[in-house]
Amino acid sequence: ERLPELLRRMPKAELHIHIEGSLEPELIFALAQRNGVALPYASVEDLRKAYAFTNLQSFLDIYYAGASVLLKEQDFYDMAWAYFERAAADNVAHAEIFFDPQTHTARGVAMETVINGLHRACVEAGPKLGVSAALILCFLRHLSEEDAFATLEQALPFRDQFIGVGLDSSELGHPPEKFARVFARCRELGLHRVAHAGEEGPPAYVWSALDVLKVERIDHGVQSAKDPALMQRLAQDRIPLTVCPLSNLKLCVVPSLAQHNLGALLDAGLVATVNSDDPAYFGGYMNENFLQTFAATGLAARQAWQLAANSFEASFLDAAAKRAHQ
Ligand code: ES4
Ligand code: ZN
Repeated sequence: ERLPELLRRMPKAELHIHIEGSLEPELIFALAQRNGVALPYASVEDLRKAYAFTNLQSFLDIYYAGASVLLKEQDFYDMAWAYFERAAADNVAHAEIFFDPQTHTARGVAMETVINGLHRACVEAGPKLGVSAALILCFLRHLSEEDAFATLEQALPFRDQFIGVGLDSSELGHPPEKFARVFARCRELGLHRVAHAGEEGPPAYVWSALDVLKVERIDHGVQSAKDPALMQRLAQDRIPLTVCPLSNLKLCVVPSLAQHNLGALLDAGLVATVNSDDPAYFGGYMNENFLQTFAATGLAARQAWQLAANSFEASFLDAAAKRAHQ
C-alpha cells in the first residue's frame, strides 16, 4: 500500500485540537451574519489574507477575533459538528477537544451556552459519525490564576461534561507555575491535566508543567529536544507529546517541515503524536498534517503505525477502549 493511503486510512486519535481553531472563514462570516456581529474584515478572502503569522501571538490576536462571532448554543454546536465531519473524513476515531471558555464568558456568553453546545455535538458524533469525543477545558495563561479559579467555579455545575483541564494562549512570560494552585484543585477534583509547554517556551516550562502542575501530557513540547535530561524523563515516564507539525510551521516554530523534530522525538522513544491544533488557521486537518510531514521528513510506514498506536495510548480513553483500538 502506498504511504499516503496508509496515512489517510489508519484509525487515529486527535488529542490537540482547539475547537475555536476549527472555525473556518466561511463559518465565521455565516455566524457573523446570523448574529449581527461586525467583523473588521470585508470578506472571506480578506480574512484569509490576514492568516500570515510570524509567531504564536500574531496568530492568537486573529484567533480571538474570529471567536467573537460565537454567541448562541447552536453556534458552538455548529462549529463542533463541522469539525467532527472533517475528523470522520480523516479516520479520526477519537478526539479530545480543547475549548477556551474565558474567550466567551468575557464577552457575556454563559458557560452553560458554551458547554451545552459543544457537549451535544460530542454526544452525537459517536453514533452518527463514529467519532468518540470528550472535552478539555483550557485556562488562558495570559489571564490571572484568580480568573482561572473563577472559570473553574463556573464550569463545575457541568463537571460531567468535560474530562480535564489544559493551559493555552501566550506561553512566553506565563510559566506553568503561575497556575499551581488551580491545577492542584483540578487534580483533587479528579480532572485530567494537560498543558501547552515547550511550543515557544523553554524546557524549564515543560519541567514545571510536569513537576508543579502534574500534567499527564504535554501539548507541543517540541523544545524539549534541547534538554537531554528532560528527554530522558519524558521517555521514562511515557509522558505523551501532542505535536502539531503544520502549526509549528505556520507559527515559525520550525523553518520548514523538513526540519521538524518529530522523527527525532520518536527515535528517542517518546510517545509523540500528530495533531492539527487550529486546522482552519494552519492549513490542514489531521491527514494533511500526516501527509505533509511524512512527505517532507521521509518518515515511513513504521512511524505511521507508531504514531497511530501512540495516539490511542496517549488518550484518556479507558483501558478497554484503548485495547479495542489496537
Ligand atoms: C494555540 Cl497553537 C496555540 N498555542 C497556544 N495556545 C493556543 N490556543 C489556540 N491555539
Ligand atoms: Zn494548541
